[in-house]
Amino acid sequence: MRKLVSIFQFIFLTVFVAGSGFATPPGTNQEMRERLKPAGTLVRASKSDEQQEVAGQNAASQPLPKVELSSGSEHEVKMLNSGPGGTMIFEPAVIKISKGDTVHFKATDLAHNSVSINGMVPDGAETWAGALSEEISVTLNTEGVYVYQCDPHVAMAMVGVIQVGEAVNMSEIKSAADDFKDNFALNSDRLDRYLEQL
Ligand SMILES: [Cu+2]
Repeated sequence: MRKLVSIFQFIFLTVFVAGSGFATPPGTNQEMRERLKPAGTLVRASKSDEQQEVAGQNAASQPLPKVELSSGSEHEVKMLNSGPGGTMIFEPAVIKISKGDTVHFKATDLAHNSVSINGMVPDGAETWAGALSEEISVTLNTEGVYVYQCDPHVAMAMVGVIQVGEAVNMSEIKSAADDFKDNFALNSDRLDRYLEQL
């Protein structure tokens, strides 16, 4: 019996030692550490990055509040490098005004302009094209939705929306917006998000 146990012990030790020998990856521990290093350091995002991403997704999935009619007959839209809604942006990017009101585009930051987009204004409506870095004022007498852009930053979706009176041309604007989005390299959902607020 004692002999049997010692045989088992012998077999066990042989298998264990040999097995652990085979299980050791080739090379020194130092080499192994070197191989494992990239996996250990490359892909881990910090917790705050992950949380921000989740927060962003949540924000994107929630319906945005509707924009209220702006009071008064004169309204200001700033042209900004950076604002609460993002970079290269009109502020406010969505406004609702009354027929005959005037919008002043302010050159708060330089190298921006405001230009109405062909096919994205009501039928027969006024169009405008501001010069770079200059203020332009437009008086809008035709009811409907207007979409305008900043020429140098249209690829970053620097666009804005004005609703004058009722949104009588909303379905045309939405289908034109679907095509127009091809111009956006960044912020590709911005215009959709703006139109949702009307
Ligand atoms: Cu711009």
